[in-house]
Amino acid sequence: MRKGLLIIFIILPALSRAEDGYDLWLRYNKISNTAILSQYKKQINSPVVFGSTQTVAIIRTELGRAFSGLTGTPFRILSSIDKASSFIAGISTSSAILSSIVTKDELIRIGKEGFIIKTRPGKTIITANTEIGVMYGVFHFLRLMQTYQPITGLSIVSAPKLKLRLLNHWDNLNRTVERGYAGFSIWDWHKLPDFIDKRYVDYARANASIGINGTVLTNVNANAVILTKPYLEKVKALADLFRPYGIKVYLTARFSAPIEIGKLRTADPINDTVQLWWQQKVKEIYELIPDFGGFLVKANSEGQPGPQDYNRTHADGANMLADAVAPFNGIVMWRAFVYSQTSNDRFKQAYEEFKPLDGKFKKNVLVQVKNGPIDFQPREPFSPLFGAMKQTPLMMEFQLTQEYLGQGTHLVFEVPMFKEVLNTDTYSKGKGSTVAKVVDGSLDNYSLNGMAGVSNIGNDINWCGHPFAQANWYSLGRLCWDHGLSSAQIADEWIRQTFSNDKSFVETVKKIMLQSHETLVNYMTPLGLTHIMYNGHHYGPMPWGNTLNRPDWNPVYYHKADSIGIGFDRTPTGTNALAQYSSEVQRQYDDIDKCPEDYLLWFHHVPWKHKMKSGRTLWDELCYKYYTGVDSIKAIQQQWNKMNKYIDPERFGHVAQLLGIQVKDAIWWRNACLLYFQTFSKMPIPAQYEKPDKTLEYYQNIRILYAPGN
Ligand code: BDP
Repeated sequence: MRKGLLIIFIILPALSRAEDGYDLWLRYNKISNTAILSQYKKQINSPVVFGSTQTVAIIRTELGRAFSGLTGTPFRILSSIDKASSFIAGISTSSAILSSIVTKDELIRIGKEGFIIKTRPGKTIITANTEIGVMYGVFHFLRLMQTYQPITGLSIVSAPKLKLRLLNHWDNLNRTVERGYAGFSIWDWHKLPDFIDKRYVDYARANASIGINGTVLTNVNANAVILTKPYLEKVKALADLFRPYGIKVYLTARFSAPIEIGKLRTADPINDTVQLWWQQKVKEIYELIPDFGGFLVKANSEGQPGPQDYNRTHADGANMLADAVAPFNGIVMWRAFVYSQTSNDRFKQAYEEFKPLDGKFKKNVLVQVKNGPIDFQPREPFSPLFGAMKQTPLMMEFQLTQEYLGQGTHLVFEVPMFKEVLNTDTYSKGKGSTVAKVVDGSLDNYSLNGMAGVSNIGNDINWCGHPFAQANWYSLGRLCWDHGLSSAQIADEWIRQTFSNDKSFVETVKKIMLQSHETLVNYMTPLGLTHIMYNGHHYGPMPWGNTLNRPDWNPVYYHKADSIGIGFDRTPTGTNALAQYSSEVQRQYDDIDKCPEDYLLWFHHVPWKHKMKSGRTLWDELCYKYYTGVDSIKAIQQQWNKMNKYIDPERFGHVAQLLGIQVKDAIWWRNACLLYFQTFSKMPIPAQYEKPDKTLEYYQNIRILYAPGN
């Protein structure tokens, strides 16, 4: 008994401190490597940050906190140089030391938000044209320190690739979050503007640390009430708080707001009174929030009102709002996620509605396009709109919240999926016209450009529910800053900051993260299957789903399994959706024997006995993929279970339990899908695999009634 107690006392101090994930990637734990620590200390002596604005105060506080935490000794950040100062930061005009170390050309290159870090032995200089730039530079420097990178010999000149780097919250005013799996909304509207939750500050810090410069506070399925005076005052409180962190606020505009809160009879965008109403509303907003970013609009989609209700086009609607915000430098982000028009293929609808409008939008409008043509599926080909609308800036919309990716319980690092899309060649201006170049404006020369991520943030103590979901939020910022960063690099730096710099831990967990997306695709929707999730809440498999009113809400619409085969024929013998891509892209997909197998069932109805590249039949390949998916997630679980010695028991245990759910879910997905598709293929599951231990009826009777986020 006594001996046992003694052991506990000896072991406890050796364990990491209890962590709940609240600190995200800004933990600033003491650097455990003494050689690195002593080298770092030389570069950050008597640190000074010039300036006296709120942003500078924020930088000083952050640096004080970080340097004290990382070194284990208290640091005070000075406002003027002393003899010992080896760390000097501020805008380039604030001191001769700063201006002497940069060239004119470098200052032009970094623009308003970029930064320069240069080091000499025993000197660190961080400078920029603006204090926001200095702040980004400081966060970059702290990232280097947190990840144990060298901080001598630096000569970094860095500017963001994208201008708009936004989070889109799908948060409702009653604090529920559409497709949110991390609790309720962090916006406590009821208590705003008088009560400022500490979380708002930490939210701003976190976003600033990864370069996010805008946040759309409200759901795209919009509520006009947000545009009423009392709510605008609440929005103002957030905007005031976020401003010194370089973050602008945006709101979703409900198209019928003039009727709902303005008491007008119509919301027709061509109507003078409607236009006047919006102009006045916008003026009211800018009086409260002079740097208000603008509007995000979902119109004529899934029951949302829009200009088509008045026989006007998306351009008419967008331009009316654009005119209203233009005098204040505001923008409109008009979403292309529409599928209300009758088409023989939902894949084609966004293109059919938007392509004819190319060139018809005002200068301050961006069309915001989801990465794929359908809806945030585990794997989608790129939306054909990218590359097709050369006269309109297109903004990328990714979904961080994992609506179709295991929601709050599955570990999925999304960057490989994002990069797959960004790196795809649209061929719109010949070879090398990648989606990334469309989005960053370099292909068609747009200075207005951006990328948005549908937020996965809620009021859970760790912000995102799953400890690994934080990585997806982190990645949005990093990719917006530089979409050239590799998945491995982003994972690496996130792991080091969030968990540990221990080499074995970093390498194992990085491997887990990099495999996680493909693993999920394999056990959920391999070979280009899509949208076979449960109705409504989308948690779990329901490939048999066929009861909803609209065909394109039902899984059977998407897989089209029958006695001959499975998959959606989008070649000229089918809906010919392929024609929406450039001829080079069409050629990659149109031949059933050459189409990359990851996308095969997106474009072809493939016979069950079709011979795959592996030599297997399609049916056997499908079995192989589903079984591989389950095996991989089991392997990931085993690898994780060995990680307990490297990190705190809280987060270790949290992830371990969720992986338990994920393994069960993967088996559920595999068995349910294979048993169901087998009713068409009539072929056996190959003998080497363990057979499903439940019947198809068992899986068809599973009811998940209260899945979150719905
Ligand atoms: C779908 C979601 C739905 C969203 C919609 C959208 O299921 O909740 O409102 O996207 O993006 O994926 O507007």
